[in-house]
Amino acid sequence: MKTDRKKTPAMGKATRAIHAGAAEHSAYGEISVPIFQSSTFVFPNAADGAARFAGEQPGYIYTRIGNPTVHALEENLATLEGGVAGIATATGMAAVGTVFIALLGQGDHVVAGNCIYGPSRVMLEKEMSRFGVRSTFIDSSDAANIEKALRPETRMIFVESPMNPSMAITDLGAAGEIAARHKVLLVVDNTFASPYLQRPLELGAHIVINSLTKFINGHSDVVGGMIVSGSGQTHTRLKKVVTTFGGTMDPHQAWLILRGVRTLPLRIERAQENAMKLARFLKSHSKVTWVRYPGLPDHPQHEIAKKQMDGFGTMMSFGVKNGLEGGITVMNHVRLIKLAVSLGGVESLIEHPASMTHASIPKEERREAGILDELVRFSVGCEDFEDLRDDLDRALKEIGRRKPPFRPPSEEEHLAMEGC
Ligand code: LCS
Repeated sequence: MKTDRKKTPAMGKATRAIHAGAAEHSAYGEISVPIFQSSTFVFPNAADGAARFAGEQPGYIYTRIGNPTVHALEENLATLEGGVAGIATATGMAAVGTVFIALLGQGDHVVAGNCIYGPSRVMLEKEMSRFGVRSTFIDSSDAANIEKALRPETRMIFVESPMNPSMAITDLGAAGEIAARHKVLLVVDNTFASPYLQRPLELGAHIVINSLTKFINGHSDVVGGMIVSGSGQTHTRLKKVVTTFGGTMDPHQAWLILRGVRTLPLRIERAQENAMKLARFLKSHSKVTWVRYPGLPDHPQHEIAKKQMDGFGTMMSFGVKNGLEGGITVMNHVRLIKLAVSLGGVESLIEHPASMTHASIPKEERREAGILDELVRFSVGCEDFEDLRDDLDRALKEIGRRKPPFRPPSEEEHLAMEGC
């Protein structure tokens, strides 16, 4: 598999987050990329139109195929990830779906992490299987498991790191080496780290996916996704499929995310400083049974995190006393920290997978995937550390005081979410 990714530019990653993609677009010298809110683009004449369609001449045709505002965001993310080009999609899941649909076919096999984002697993297990694609789910935090699961027909390795919500880490360099040796594609969902903290293409991945809904946009007000390829050939294939499939991004959405990405460095630096302090605070709390944060030396893959990440990030999970009841109590008593799914915004969010996103999965299956009853997932934001600490402390102290009201949703009620 050839990788002809651009060498990461000499500029620092904060400079790239602020400037990449923001080329001058008009004679007015605007500093902010304009929103090109146009569904189609006028050709000066028939020959020019034909040349654009033939790919012989640059120029926009139709917004599903390409749009200047969307392109600015694609350039920005491609530069941040160190890839050749980006493809912006309507959501993170549209990015995941496009990669699967474009690159997998009848008889192909995928080796995927067993703790990947729920809908990505559903996409492989329930949808791609309808087209004859088989998948094996393994604990990718041990790279040897990846190699063991490979078959002659394996076409793709699909992993996340850190994983959601176990916070387990995949050794991306080792996965890249296995992919190269067996000539299979390595696709990494980089959503939990963002390119500010981790660049999988530098470690041997062929494709990187980000849900822009999270850290890249950072303000919990827009959804979006991005696929960055390490080779022009892969990018061309993905581009062809995404424009046919239609899951592309809208220019207004792109503009909002371009505004968000400019503060990615500041937001991550601030939030991960909070995260480290909060992880230490939680570790010393009498109602907390364990804390899983890549920055703590007792994280099982702490050394790998140190090797492949520029910082330990803003996500963590922790266990609370009294299992399911304890988790529900914390959810019901935080005030400043909001009870919501999603992550990576300036505001801190908390959720309890066993009673919420993963409630319909049988307890044993949850346990096997590391989703314990007492596990609380925490996306640390940019608020003052002291306020976050006090909010958590108050909620944790409620554990055991009274039984919280709770009725788990049935599988039917839960089906629409499928592990969001
Ligand atoms: N990949 C990962 C690792 C994610 O965490 C998510 C969303 C996606 C892909 C999909 O992105 P979207 O289509 O939502 O832009 N994660 C969510 C979560 O953990 N809670 O709510 C959404």
